[in-house]
Formats: sequence, structure tokens, C-alpha cells
Amino acid sequence: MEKQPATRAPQDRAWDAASVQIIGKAEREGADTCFSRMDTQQNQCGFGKGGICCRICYMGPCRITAKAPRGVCGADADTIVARNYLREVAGGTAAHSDHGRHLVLLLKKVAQGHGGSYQIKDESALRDAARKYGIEECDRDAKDVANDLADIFVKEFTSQEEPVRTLQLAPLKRQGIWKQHGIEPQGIDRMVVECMHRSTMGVDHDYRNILMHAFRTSLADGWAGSRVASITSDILFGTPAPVRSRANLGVLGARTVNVIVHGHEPALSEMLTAASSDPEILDYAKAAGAAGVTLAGICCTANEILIRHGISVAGNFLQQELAIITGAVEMMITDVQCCMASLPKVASAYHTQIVSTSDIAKTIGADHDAFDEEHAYDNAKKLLKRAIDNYKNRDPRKVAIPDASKPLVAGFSVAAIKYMLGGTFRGSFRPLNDAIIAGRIKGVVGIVGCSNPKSKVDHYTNTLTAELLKRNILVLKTGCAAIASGKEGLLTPEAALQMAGPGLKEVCEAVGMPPVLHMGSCVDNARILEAATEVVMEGGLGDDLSDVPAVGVAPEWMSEKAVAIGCYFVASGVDVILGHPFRISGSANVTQFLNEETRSLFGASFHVCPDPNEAVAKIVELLDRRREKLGINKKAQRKALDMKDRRALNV
Ligand code: SF4
Ligand code: MSK
Repeated sequence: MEKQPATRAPQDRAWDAASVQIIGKAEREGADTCFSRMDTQQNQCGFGKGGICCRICYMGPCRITAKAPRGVCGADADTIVARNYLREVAGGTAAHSDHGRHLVLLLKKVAQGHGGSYQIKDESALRDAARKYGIEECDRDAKDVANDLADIFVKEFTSQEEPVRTLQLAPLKRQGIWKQHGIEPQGIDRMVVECMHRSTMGVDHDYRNILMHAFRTSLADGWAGSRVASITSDILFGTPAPVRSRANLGVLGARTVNVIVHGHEPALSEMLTAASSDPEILDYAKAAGAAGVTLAGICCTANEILIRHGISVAGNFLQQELAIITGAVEMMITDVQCCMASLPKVASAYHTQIVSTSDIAKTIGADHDAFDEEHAYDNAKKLLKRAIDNYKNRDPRKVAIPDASKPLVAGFSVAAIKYMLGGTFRGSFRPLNDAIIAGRIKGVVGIVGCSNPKSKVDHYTNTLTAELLKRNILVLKTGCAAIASGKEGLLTPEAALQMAGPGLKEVCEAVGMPPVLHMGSCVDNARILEAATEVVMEGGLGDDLSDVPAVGVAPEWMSEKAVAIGCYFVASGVDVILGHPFRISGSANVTQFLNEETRSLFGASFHVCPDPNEAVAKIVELLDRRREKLGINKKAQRKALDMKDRRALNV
């Protein structure tokens, strides 16, 4: 391979020692990675960064400058920036929601008796969901209930005039705000199509109108597509509950066949999880001279099987190429989203087989083996056998597995948090609300999203997390940000003892929970909104999501999905801090709208904080502002009250 020039030392590119070690190995072996390609992509286009390049029609491409303030059609910077932004939200919404659609269609097949190896794994999750959607479930067969629920979910995609029903799971006041601003979304498919229509040449030119549709579309993601994906996954594969595991490249086995699943959709990885401990597969591995099979994950497919089965995590987004460069991976199985186009090229210098499994996600150089849902278990066994057959091709001279992985606890669905806080019969968010009201916990911050080779990987995420814990702020995580905490050892109850401030430590110790709760994959950001809704419903912290002392942060984001997530958080009334800005700087009006005007519309807005310590200060300010408004921003009451004191409180 052609050697790439290195402009940054490995320790300046990544936070964790395992990644640093393998980035160094990549450089020595001339392997082309996203880190070296980031160098060759330097001086990235200023027009692109500002969002003022338009290539929507063939009179262009047009670029906005002081001398050329309008494109050929007359579109100005505001229109062009807003249209580009809308298309990003459409892309993110489509990705999450198409993931959800595949699961809904699988649920429908299971309900109709042709789901192959799949079944309804969590009947109580099914019945709970049915009740939420007004489906009669008492004395009815689970499959009939599932069939009705799948029909409602399909309509969340296809509804032409009725708003999506899942919006009704939000607090009433928030639903009223969406109605008042005319941004209740109809079906997801319609919303995404409308994004493309409105942003094509010669349609919507009013940046405000365009951006309001971006928020409307994002609600179709967060309060329909993503939420439906999480609900359906729980029904089919089980509702996550706390489970122990490990994270980082050190989970790869020196003497086992290493198979990595990568992407987002959990259907195939569920079967691979089951098949990897099948005696037939273990015997096959032993016959090949291996001690067994190590199944591990990258990105959100990793999160899906981590939170349900405790399958270990090899790494987050920017470790996908590094895993191959350890020289110890027999097969990487990809599904959809965040799987780099470079994987077959990187793998060509090692023995790793890259197998793509989704017909909508092929890569030249990868072997395509379309996933056959009806014969999923056999499909999974076939893939594992292929990986085992490849074990003999591992070259010991190229193998370097970092001695680095940390223990973790993951799997904090909302049901699991309720159970943890109150037990089976009294499960509720009351203890959390009380801790927030009493000031033992200052507030809750959801840290989500990706890693990005523009900055030192995981640095922002981990620095921010550590500082928030010190300030008694409970952290909820999903996606690659959650994996970053796993690699850092923050997803353990012991981390509370070592890192949390006194109030948070007391709560974590009493409940036995980590100070950072891993809630799942990127679609599971909907679970964070579900948790915030539970806080509202529990009482004492206002009657809307915009009252709850909660903030969302996307520190090292890179994907269009993060743009959609940010929008549905803000439209839900939760402020969002970005570690780096959207591509909107070319329009002062769009920037002002997203970062300021949204506050009067939704009670929340975007904030850009390129430095993690700046983000800490902003988060504390935002949480304090909400605590002030609720009248709870007092020092924690530690004194036992006698009757006289209680009367004086007049409550
Ligand atoms: Fe240029 Fe307008 Fe065409 Fe965009 S839509 S490429 S601004 S002419
Ligand atoms: S995988 S979208 S890099 S979180 Fe969900 Fe990670 Fe971001 Fe992909």
C-alpha cells in the first residue's frame, strides 16, 4: 500500500491507548485509514463548510460570495443554506426510520407466522406497547396483538394526512406546542419526500418555512421512526436490562476466531449471537484449531447486542478500520450505516473478509451475502463457518491485539431504569425526580453521537463526561459516545465512587448504578426522550420537557443522523450543545434562527461549544436556568425536618 504522510502523531488522533497503538501500526504498515485520509482532505471547501454551495439544479453549481450573492435562479444564502440543512435532516430521518421500517415488517411477518427463526421475545413489552396505542390486548393471542401493532406502525410511515400516532406518547403540553406551530408530522415517508420536493429548484425559498419543515421531519424521526424502531426491537429481541460486558480492541481473542458485526440493524446480529455459542459452531472452530468464536461489535450493531446479550464491543465508529489492522479479525459483517467504503481496501492487506449483508448497502470489494430473514439462523451459522474457515489465513506476524479493554454495565432501557429505581412492584422515576428536586442530582445530560477524525477521538466526549459527573450531573448515553465511556471505564458502578460528586455518588451507591447509563444505539436516542417524558409524568419537575433540567450534547458528531437527532431534541424542548457547528455559517439568518429564535418557539435551541470546558459551563448555566424556573435551585437539604420546620415550609 502507498504510505500516507502523517501530520499528527497517533496520540494526538485518539484518546484511548488501543487506538493510538493501532494507528501507529497502520502508519508503519502503510494502511490507509480515515486518519490519513483526513490529512489528504485538508483545506476542505469553505463554501461547503458554510453551506453556501448549491448543486440542486444544472444551471449551477452555484457558490455564494460577496460579489455573487445569489445563485443563477436567484436563491440567496439563506435559501441555499436552509435547503442544504433540510436535506441533511431528511437523510438522517430516512436512515433511522428505514431501520425502523425493516423491524416493523419483520414484526408483521412474525405475527403472521412466517418470521422464520424470529419470535416475540418480550410479550410484556408487546402488550405494554399495545396499550399505549389503544389496542385491545386482554385475552388476545400475542400474535394477533402484534399484527395490529405492526399495522399501526406501518401507518406511521404511510400516513398521508393524519399526524403520526406516536406523538401522543409525548407530554400533552409539548403536543400542543407542535400543533400550535403546525409541525405535527404526517407519515415519515411523506415527510422525507416533502423535504426533497420543497428543497428542489424553484419551490420553497423562505428559510424559516424550510427550517420549520426540518423540525417537523425530525419529529417524524424521534417521535415515530426511531421510537418505533426501539419499541419493535424490544418486542422481537427483548427489552434491555443491565448486563455486564467489556469494550475496546482488547476484547478480540488471540486464539479464537474473531467475527465483528458492524452497522445498525439488529436482526442478523441477534442470530449471530445465538449461533456463536451453538455446539456445532464451537466444534467447527475447534476442528479448525481455534479455541472458540469471539463475536464482537462496532458502532450501533455492537450496542444492540451489547444491551441485550452483553456481547463485547470492539470499538466505536473510528475503530472499524483499526480492528482490521489488528490482523486478528477473520470476518467483519456489515449491515447499514456508518460502515466505511474503505473497509475492503484496508482488509486487502490483512486476511479479514468483509461481508455485506444488506441489498441496499453494497461495497465494491466486499463479498455480498444477502441476509435471508426466513432462514436467519442457518444464514448466521453459514457466515460463522466461513469466518472459521478463514482462521487458517491469519498471519501471526501481522497480529497485534492491544491489551486494552474495560469492564462495563449497559442496557438501561426506561423499563430497566424504573425497575432499578423502584423494584418490580414500585418501579418509578420518583427517586430520580426527588434527587433532582433535592439537588443531589443537578440535572440529566444526554451525550450522544459519533466520533470524528477532525478532532482527537473521544477526547471531547470523555473530558466533558468526567466534568459533568464531578458536578453531580447524571449522564445518559447512546451510540458511539456510549462506547467511548465504556472504553474509559465510566459505565461501571465503581466509576461513581471514583468520579462522581457527592450527591450523584450517593444516589448511584444507593441504587447500585453507574453514573453514566448506556441506553443503546443511535435510534435509541428516542429512549432518552422517553426517560425525560417519564420525569415529566412523575411530577414535581414541570409539565413539559422544556421544564426538565436536561440538556443534550453531540460532542464529536459527523452523521446526518445527528442533525436530525439534534432537531428533534430542540423541537421537544431540550437544548442541544454541538461540539462543532452545522454547515450554516454562510447564512446569519439561518444561524440566528437555529441558535436563538427556536428558544421562543420550542423553549430550547442549539449552542455551539468547540471546547469541552466551555460546554460544561454552558450546561451548568442551562440546567441552573431551568432549576431556577422550577424554584428548586437551592442547596441540597440535608437536615432532618421536625414538625415545626415542615409547617414553616407551608407545603
Ligand atoms: Fe444555482 Fe439555483 Fe440551481 Fe441552486 S437551484 S444550483 S442556486 S441555479
Ligand atoms: S454508529 S451515527 S458513528 S453514533 Fe450509530 Fe456511531 Fe454516529 Fe454511526
